[in-house]
Amino acid sequence: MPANLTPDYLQAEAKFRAAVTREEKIEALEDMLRVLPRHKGTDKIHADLRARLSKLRREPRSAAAKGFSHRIPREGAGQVALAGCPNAGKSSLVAALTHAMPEVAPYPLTTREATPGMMPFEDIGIQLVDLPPLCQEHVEPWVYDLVRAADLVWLVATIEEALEGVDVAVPLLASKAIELHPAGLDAAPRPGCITKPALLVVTGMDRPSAERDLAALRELLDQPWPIVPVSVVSRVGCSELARQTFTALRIMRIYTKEPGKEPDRTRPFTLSRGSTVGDLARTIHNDIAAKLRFARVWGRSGFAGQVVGEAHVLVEGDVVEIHT
Ligand SMILES: Nc1nc2c(ncn2[C@@H]2O[C@H](COP(=O)(O)OP(=O)(O)OP(=O)(O)O)[C@@H](O)[C@H]2O)c(=O)[nH]1
Ligand SMILES: [Mg+2]
Repeated sequence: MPANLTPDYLQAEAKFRAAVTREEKIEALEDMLRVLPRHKGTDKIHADLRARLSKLRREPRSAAAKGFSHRIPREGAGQVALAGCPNAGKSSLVAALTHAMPEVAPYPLTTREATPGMMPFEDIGIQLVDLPPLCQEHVEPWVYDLVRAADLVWLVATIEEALEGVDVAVPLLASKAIELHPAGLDAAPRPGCITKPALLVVTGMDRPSAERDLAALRELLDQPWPIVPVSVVSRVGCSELARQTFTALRIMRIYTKEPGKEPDRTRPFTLSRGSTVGDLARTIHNDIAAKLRFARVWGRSGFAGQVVGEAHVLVEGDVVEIHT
């Protein structure tokens, strides 16, 4: 073994030899790349594996793989796609903030499938979708579809390589007509492009020089990305991340009540900000919307029990009693 290949590598190579379909071969080659020891002696093997991988990826999918969908049904108050370079900490965030258990590893290109998980924020859940990485060499094509389908993007990068991470991920998405814009600011979409609000989630804040690197990052970014610094090790920033995600989704929680009863504080409806009493009624049920006569509102949009019509604009935290 001139290049000191490890048993893990030899096992992955055996898997490759046994692979029949294009997908199995791709998976085995990715395994080989992942476990290949990196030093001068393995440079040639590395280049060879990459070349074989990119050739296979250009081939048409095998019949068995066709029709397989990576779509993640939306659940909870909003869907967030985690986009970023290999090893940025995407899977670690999903593992730390939800009950999902995506694989986390110190080497790049660990994630090959999308994994959803529900992140709690106070009394609601926000769906996170862990994704394979974005990198110059290759991006699973369906990753773009899942980013396109999401309500918000977390642009995930390590504090050490945040600038590079942004400089790789943003243009890659733009090349597929997905334009990220800083969450909280209005977007000016280019014709033919879809725009997605994004937060820049910077991981690894437990590392020694993190605070200094963060200050430098703020100076150097050429777009006003809202930065949320976090660490899954110390958990610093994690609750702030959930709060900023809620704000960036531009949603509000509305509680309903029945006449003469206390409001149901356990399960709010989540609506886009600016929604009206009519929108709430339609969210509950079309029949209720059709029969709506008036509503009473408690909260910031109306004084206690104020009678309002369907055009009344609600705000976060309002309690609404619908009368049909
Ligand atoms: N110290 C520290 N390490 C972290 C943090 N977040 C992630 N890591 C480590 O960074 C490495 C990569 O984490 P992953 O979550 O697998 O990264 P990923 O972005 O999912 O990587 P790919 O699946 O390859 O795209 C792992 O060794 C993690 O333990 C953090 O906040 N602090
Ligand atoms: Mg991952």
